[in-house]
Amino acid sequence: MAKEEKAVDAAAKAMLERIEEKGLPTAWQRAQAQSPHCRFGTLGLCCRLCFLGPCRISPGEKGAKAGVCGADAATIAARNFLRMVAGGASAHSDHGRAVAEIFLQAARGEVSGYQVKDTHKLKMVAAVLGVETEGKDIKDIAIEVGERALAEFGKQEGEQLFATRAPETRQKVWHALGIYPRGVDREIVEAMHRTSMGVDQDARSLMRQASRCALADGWGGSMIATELQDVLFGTPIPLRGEVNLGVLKEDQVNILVHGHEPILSEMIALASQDEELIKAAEKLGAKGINVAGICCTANELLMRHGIPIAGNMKMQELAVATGVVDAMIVDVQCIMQGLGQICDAFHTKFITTSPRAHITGAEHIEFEEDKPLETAKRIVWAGIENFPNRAKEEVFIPDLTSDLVAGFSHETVNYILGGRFRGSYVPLNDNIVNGRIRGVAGVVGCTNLKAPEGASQHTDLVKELISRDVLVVETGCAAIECGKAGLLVPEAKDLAGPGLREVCEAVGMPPVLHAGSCVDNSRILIALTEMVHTGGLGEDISDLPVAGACLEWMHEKAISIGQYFVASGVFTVFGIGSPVAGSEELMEIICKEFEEELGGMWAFEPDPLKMAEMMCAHIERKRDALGINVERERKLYDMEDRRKLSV
Ligand code: BF8
Ligand code: SF4
Repeated sequence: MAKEEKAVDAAAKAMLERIEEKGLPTAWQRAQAQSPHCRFGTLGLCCRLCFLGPCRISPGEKGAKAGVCGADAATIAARNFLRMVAGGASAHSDHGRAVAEIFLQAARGEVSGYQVKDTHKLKMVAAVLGVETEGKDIKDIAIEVGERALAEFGKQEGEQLFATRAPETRQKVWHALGIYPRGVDREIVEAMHRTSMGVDQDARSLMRQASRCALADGWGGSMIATELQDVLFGTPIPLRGEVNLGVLKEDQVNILVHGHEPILSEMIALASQDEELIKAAEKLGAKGINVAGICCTANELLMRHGIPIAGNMKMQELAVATGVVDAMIVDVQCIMQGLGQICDAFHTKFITTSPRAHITGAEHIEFEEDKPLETAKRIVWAGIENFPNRAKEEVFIPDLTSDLVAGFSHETVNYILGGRFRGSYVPLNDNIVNGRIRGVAGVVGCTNLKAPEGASQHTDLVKELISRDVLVVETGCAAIECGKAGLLVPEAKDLAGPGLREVCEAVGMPPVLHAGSCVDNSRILIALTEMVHTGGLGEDISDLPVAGACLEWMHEKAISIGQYFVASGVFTVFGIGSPVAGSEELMEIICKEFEEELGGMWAFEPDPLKMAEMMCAHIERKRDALGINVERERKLYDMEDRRKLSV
């Protein structure tokens, strides 16, 4: 077995055994203790929105068919779904707001450490936000961009400005359905209001708000986060990195960052290069300071700096059990409370940093946004001074890592396909039209403890897709999982079908492109829009031969992402199970009716190969509708083709 393939779970397995030998609790054990999970909750049929209840609807023939207020299965499931969307949208958007705040402070010169890194992108964002750039200096443009971006969250009137980037046909669909996203906060508040007892009690109406709220995430909060982060920290370009627990170093201070907001992790990365801190680490016997990441913060650091990834959401406890993590620094989202117990059992300092996220038992060093670098240095120092407390006999680092290439922002894809001076999606569209590439699949989202253990679900899905000439774009924990399996390197072209392989060889790109963290799914929206604008593949995102997948979803954020892709016209398949499976009516609405209204719809399928089959079938249906599925003689690349593709 190739080293990379083994690395998918060999490292995780070794660590899990080690923790269990010690009798320490893990998420795996707690998942078992929760099994079987509550059936009403699993099916979306439990309502605790008021204290007349809690109420539950029985899915079978017998039992209650309505709550005390009369709410039926479809209403209860739709309200639960909408609340998940609101939760997910609020997570992404609060992240986006934090970025906009720091951006504005940095532009005004009120904080040190951050500065505008990508002026080209700043001007592009300025144009979208209606900020005049002609004859103005960068500082003034940045201030106005920061003010307008921040206003997108709380505005009471008007629509999301970034949504104007969507294809016009799509915007017409949103206007016709009354789901064009307005102020981000407004959509989330309205979702909460509509779902409170006695308000919106029609599944279709509730789902329209689910679309509007989710769109305010994808084309609002998340997109603001991604775009401003790019301007502030740099738009990612392809670079090599490493992933898996073997990136931790026995002879160095190991600082793990876990969570989501690069405003913290960027500063930690910078602080770890501080000469004084490195000297302090050396004085204590360490050979240096090693920063590595978990979850989406890891993706952000990898995309911009090539900083290694220790693991995804499922691996947070396992990383600490190596015994070499001197500080586990967390901000917001996807952080397990149980992590504290594992940190306690080893020497690891568990440090929370966000005013929004305190965890009982953890040390709190608040990230002071007006003194970012100073605070980051304090946090890194906490890790350094903990280095001598390691118990040598407790150290065990699985010697497993995989190489990967990340940094495929929409701009990068533009450059590598079209060339630096004539950035363009034309070669991508051409290769889809000529059938070398059948279509594009977005494979995103979480890892879930409910997924069969030991099976490489994500890799099965992605390998199947690329073998069928479908180009894959990944984000989030899914990308980390495929990175561990060695799928994010150009050499993975050998696993691709002949058409995709030819294109990858000509361009020098992997068949699976790492596009970043979960807020960076907004990059995929822009890439899809670019494909529409480039021409030849229809008038709307819903015409494109593309499909989305989230194999092991767990977070509310994934539901918001799924809904904004569906409402943008994308066929989207989720694994694990539907959160509204208990209502046949609602399942019919989101898995069938939606396609007529929105051009995109949901599907649920836990088996990765069947999921790939559904996605490919959808892609071929779209190709048929576009009339591009005519049999063509296959030919190898000639010089003319290569010239068209070369940078
Ligand atoms: O925002 S993929 S488990 S880390 S929710 Fe969480 Fe899911 Fe991972 Fe990133 Ni996204
Ligand atoms: Fe029960 Fe209706 Fe109250 Fe929900 S809102 S808990 S279904 S009475």
